[in-house]
Amino acid sequence: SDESSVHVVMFPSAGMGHLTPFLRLASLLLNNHCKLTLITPLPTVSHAESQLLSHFHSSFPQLNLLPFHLPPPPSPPPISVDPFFHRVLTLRNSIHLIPPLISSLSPPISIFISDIFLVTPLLSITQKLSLPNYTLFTSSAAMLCFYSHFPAIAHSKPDDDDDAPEISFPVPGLPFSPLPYSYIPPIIFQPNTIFRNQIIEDSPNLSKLHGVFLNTFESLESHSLKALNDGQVIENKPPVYAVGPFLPFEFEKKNTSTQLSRWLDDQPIGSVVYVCFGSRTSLKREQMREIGNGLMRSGYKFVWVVKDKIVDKEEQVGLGEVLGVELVEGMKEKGLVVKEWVDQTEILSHKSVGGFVSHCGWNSIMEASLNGVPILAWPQHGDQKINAELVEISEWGIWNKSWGWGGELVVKGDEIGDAIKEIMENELLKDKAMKVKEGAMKAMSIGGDCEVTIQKLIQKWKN
Ligand code: BUP
Repeated sequence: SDESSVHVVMFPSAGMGHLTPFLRLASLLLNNHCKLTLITPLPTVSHAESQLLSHFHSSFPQLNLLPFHLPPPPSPPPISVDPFFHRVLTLRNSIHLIPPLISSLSPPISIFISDIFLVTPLLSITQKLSLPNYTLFTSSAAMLCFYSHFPAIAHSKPDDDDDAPEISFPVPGLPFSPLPYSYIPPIIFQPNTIFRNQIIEDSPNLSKLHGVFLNTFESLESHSLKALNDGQVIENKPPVYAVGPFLPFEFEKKNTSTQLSRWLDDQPIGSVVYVCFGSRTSLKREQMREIGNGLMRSGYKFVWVVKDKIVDKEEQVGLGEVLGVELVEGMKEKGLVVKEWVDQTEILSHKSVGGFVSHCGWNSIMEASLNGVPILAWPQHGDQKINAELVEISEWGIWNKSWGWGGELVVKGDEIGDAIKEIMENELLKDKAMKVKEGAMKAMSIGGDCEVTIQKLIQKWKN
């Protein structure tokens, strides 16, 4: 059939927060009979990424994994630079290696879907080749509104004055405009920082794209989606396609009889709190110990994913050293503390889980939405305060703004324990979370927004 003639090339950047939504979108396209090539930067930064790639490839053997062997960096990255972000820089500087890599692909490439962090360098290639270029924006529609607007306000941050009232600025399309400066990581207002320069360079180029895919859904972000598609946010706007919340991979569901799932099976419905700060955040040990105390104080059973290093390849020491032997021993009766990768989508979908302490990485938020789990938002960096506010205004979670950014201060265990009790007991949060879930399920159902949008696009790419 001519269905197989649609050939999509996808190019993710670094980290599970990017690879996961890319592969979930890839599975949607593969299930709709697209031919798919995934440019795969190697070596991956984390173990988790290489494991996911190999699982994914065994479930979809028809996927064409196109290895992109990166030249070793001329000098080791400075210690202060996040290794995932350093990888993005390496990718941007290695873009000239892409044309020869894709030149012999067949059938001819129909469209390119690139990571939001690679927009400008990749456009220089796809424009020469006259290839439609889409991006997958790996965060919320609200964050896309901020990202689009940033160049306009990049030079206007008032000086910090601790005594002055909170200063904010309007952002077109944001459901909670005006946006306080404190929701934006201070680093992107510092002159000549890499990430800041990158947004200022990339953001205006969004208008040169053929479209932007978002892992979000209408009923949660209707305000931002409408503003984006009405052209109120981006000048000469590209179409924005909400195709989320992406469903978990099928293969994630198979492996159910782990120690963790057996333990969860033994707990009463809605009685367990799940704590995880994503794949690239390691908290200070002092803060982790306070979380341990907070969990004990809450009285609830828990599953807690502990990360001591930003990159999993560097995790070396045991839990006892990170948290202290006494705390580890004390927690044994009350919950599971793990230092390995867990299947988060399995945990969030388990009936015994009744609350989620989350850094508000967007994938985590979408996974919670599919399961109607109330959230205690504890944003650490990047887009996470904007995502946390979205959770709070739709009332399926709470966010204690005085906790600041990750690492700014140490939040005490008693405060953490009280906040956990609140998300586990507040009936309004539970009701609202179920409403969010309804909207999420509807978007992903047969004949829902996601399916309709993807099928329309595939028809368009065929012509
Ligand atoms: Br840790 C961990 N198991 O043990 P986010 C994470 N995840 O399945 P991030 C696991 O990684 P950025 C674990 O389900 C989600 O799909 C989790 O993505 C999964 O945050 C993903 O939530 C994490 O977007 O990325 O990794 O901090 O900072 O780029 O948003």
